[in-house]
Amino acid sequence: MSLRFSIDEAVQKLLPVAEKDKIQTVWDRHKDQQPQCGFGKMGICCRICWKGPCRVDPFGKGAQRGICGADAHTIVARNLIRGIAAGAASHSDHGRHIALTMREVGKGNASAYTIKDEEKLKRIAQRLGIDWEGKSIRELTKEVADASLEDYSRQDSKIPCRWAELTMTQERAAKLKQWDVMPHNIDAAVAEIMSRTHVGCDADPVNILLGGVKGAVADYTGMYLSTELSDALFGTPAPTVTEANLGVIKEDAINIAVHGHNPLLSEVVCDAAAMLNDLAKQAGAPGGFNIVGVCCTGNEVMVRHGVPLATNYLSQEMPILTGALEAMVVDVQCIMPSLGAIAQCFHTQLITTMSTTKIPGATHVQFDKENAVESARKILELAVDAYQRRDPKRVNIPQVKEKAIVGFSAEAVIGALSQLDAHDPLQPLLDNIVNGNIQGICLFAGCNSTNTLQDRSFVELAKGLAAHNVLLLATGCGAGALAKHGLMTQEATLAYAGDGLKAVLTAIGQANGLNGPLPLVLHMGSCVDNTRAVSVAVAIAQKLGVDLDRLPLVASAPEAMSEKAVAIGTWAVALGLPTHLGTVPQVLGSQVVTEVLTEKIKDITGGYFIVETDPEEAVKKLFAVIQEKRAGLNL
Ligand code: NFS
Ligand code: SF4
Repeated sequence: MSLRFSIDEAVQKLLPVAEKDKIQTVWDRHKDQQPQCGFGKMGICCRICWKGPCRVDPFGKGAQRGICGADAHTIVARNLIRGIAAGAASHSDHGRHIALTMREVGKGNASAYTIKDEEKLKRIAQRLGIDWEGKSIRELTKEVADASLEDYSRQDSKIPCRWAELTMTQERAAKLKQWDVMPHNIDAAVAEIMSRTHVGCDADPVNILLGGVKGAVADYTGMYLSTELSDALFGTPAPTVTEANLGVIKEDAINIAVHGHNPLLSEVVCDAAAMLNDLAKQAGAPGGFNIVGVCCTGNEVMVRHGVPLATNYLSQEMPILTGALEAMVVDVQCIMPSLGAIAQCFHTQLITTMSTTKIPGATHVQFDKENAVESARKILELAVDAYQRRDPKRVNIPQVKEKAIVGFSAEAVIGALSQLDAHDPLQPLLDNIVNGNIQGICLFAGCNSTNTLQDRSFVELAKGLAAHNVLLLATGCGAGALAKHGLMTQEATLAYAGDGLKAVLTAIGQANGLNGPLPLVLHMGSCVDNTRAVSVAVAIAQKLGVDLDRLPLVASAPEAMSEKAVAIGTWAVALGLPTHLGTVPQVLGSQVVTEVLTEKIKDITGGYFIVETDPEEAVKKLFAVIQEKRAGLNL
């Protein structure tokens, strides 16, 4: 039965355990929700004011307008961009936390943190136009943080967010300004979406969508600074070998999962666990503390420190079902409220850490940057305590895991290429794109959804595109899926890459002393790290002297579901990328909105959405787009 839900063997092994113990999982609740509301699915239900809810009859027979007169196009567009606002708010709040922490580091506070990558800090300063000569690292840290925080506070709407303007091609920045979708202030862009979609404001669907694009570019801004400042604070990822899937949970260790998105606490938990490992041994766990990751917090510590990944979004309940998880520490975003109840069926401590994300059934250990080390220690103590209550009879760890080579930041990619050409590292990549060994590049991103078979589309798309010699990058839960299924290995390159791609990955791997190729899919990090892929793309575009929409570059979110994914997808389109969605967005109730997103926006940005739920068809469509782009460059 579980085959219908997920292709992940570890999930398939644990679902019968859930069934036996009568524990509801995400898939049971998905079933309980059937049939889901057709109005909601099409985006034509409006609850913006209390005269509603209003619904528009998609068949044209019943009401065609809400009580205020809003038609399907207005309603669909408003609903969509409110999602973008939520996504942008989430990513940029994450970025704000990082920037504020960095400012404290610059002031000499927040002693749990330091600048681990000073070179990166200097590169950031240079990009932001801050002179670093003669300044101490602390001074520079504060200046970089302050400059980044200005993107949240600037009131002059003529000056664009620096982290947006300075990270894309000049042509792209000019285009976004020309369409008035370049934000001057991240928070203002989010607020503007909420205010223009209030009852009785913007009713023009195209104008509303442009407001959404601006919110999405604000999302990009917050993500970009979040990634870059995190690198300065915690180190820039470099290739490292680790493992993925539930088999990384160890029977003889005190297992702690870090889940959510923000690395501020998980970084300190990792450090504390290494330092206090004896605590675990004294408690009778010979394996010590074993930290494993879930979702994007998992990706953050995976790409920076090689912490193994337990699982991705849709199967986040499974680590608890192994009966061997002492604590699940969560921060923000993509944390299922169901974890509270499931943890209570076991000895697992669910630990919330952020005042804005509390969950019934969890123990709250408030985290703030000033007491990070104390919070981490408290969490370890709670885990040790829970370990005493572990019931060995209920331990059920699926022995399923795959090796994964991860940590391909833009710097790591350029670093690997520089072994082929130290003076001009991008040239070998360009040469191989020109000669067709590499046909194009695809970035896999986004979530898992119950609307699809978990992980299947990621795996099939990756194998399909690799066979067509497309270079593959991945982030977020997409990266989690590909890691769990063994596609971040050298073996996968040998098994699935087309001849051209295999030759290039092998040449780079050999030049880097890997004794074989690079992995088939390059793991760039968490969802905020999608901007790492942008930075590589921008470098290629600048070198070729073209804008991003002319590159043979596509993005794919085969299981998109979160509002953050809506925001990311929209900025990918704003940057000019053809962007595939494997789940159907909730917009089909408006032909106008559907046409803008899948066709008309092409005339403005060069990017557009491709909706295709069948992975085989999606491979064909994405490869066709890559061919079209190549032809446009006379390749
Ligand atoms: Ni991205 Fe990462 Fe995962 Fe989706 Fe959620 S964890 S930020 S939103 S589900 S990929
Ligand atoms: Fe209905 Fe208009 Fe109110 Fe929406 S804003 S609920 S369409 S009356």
